[in-house]
Amino acid sequence: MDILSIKNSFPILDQEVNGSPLVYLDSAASSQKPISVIEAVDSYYRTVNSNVHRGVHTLGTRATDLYEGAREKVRRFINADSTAEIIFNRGTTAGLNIVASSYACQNLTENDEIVITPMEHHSNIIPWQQAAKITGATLKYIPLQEDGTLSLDDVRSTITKNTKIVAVAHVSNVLGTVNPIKEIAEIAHENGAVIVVDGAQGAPHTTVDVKALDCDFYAFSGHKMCAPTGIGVLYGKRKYLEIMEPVEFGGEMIDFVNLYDSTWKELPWKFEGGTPIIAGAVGLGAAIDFLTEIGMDNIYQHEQELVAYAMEKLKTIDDLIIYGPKQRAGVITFNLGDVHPHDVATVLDSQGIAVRAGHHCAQPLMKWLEVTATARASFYLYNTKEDVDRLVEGLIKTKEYFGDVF
Ligand code: 7TS
Repeated sequence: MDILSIKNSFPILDQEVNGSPLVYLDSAASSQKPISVIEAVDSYYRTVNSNVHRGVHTLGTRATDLYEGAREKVRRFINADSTAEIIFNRGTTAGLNIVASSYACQNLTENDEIVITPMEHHSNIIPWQQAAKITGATLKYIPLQEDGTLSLDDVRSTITKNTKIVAVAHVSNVLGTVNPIKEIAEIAHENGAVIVVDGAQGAPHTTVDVKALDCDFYAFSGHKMCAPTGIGVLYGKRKYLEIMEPVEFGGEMIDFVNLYDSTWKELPWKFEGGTPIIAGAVGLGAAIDFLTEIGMDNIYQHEQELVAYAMEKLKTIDDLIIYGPKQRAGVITFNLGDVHPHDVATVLDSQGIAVRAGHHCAQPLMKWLEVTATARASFYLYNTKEDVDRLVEGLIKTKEYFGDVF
């Protein structure tokens, strides 16, 4: 992987921030965009822009072809059987909400259980809390092991014959834990439950094969994988999507409208009410081309090398507390002694280094870690070992800056 030529594909990275060359270590929040994605969106608006699935004029047909072409690229990217199983939406949050509002609220009763974990992002907690309140179902948590991983024994003992939904992150946005989705899916299925995977931190960083994982639903966001904001994907097995009611009603998703009743379009369009995110889908298609050309396995390998290098270097800083397991994705969450993580992030930012600080939309996990907040560095394909060196130097300077605390 020619990391420098990859980095050069991201124009935003070539700038100084607060007088130093930018080091962007916040890709778990949102990734940067390569020139090919920026140009695909630009070209769409300059030469094609029209609404889709209506009328016969040429631009409309071209826009429809681009939009549906992007769906086929997504299908191939995650190895789904059919484009009927690829629903475009705003992102992971929207996808998880569709499953909770439709599948869960339609099928669950007070005897049923929804099983999740304490490492989930709020987007994979609150929709299930709401579904549990509406249906009377019980929300249960698989406990975390001391290092922030899940044990399959705990998965087995938490999921029961009453469990109807198991919802779990592919990769934790805080700890970097990579969950054993295939094995959890097997246990869920043995008990007659469906598995819903929050793939927000999975799809951008690793090969996803929804058939090999045997997941029933998999949600992810374009903006974390080099595509524009505002576009995301919900994959669902056709047999479940077929029986689910839409959650948004209006234009684009109907077959026929009578005065008092209506029928829906076939999959996947019955879940895509209103004018869709056409330029976003075009950008996502270009992002998938870009990532596929580099190779998802190469991207994963590159991030593994960076994280191993970073962990070694960070170990040398006294008072740096790192959370999460040894084996992890490209996410390092930490605190520097008792310095507030917002202060750490501010001093790093003054050196041109962008990290996130806060609860990372994972307040139950913060409680489990017994902290109110942390700082987090997250890597992507454009990060280099020099970026890690800058982070380490930046943290050493931050420590000096707050010297009297130590
Ligand atoms: N699930 C996980 C695991 C995430 O990391 C995020 C976003 C979401 C769901 C929600 O994605 P959205 O695109 O619908 O907003 N995570 C982060 C983060 O870690 N920092 O900012 C956003």
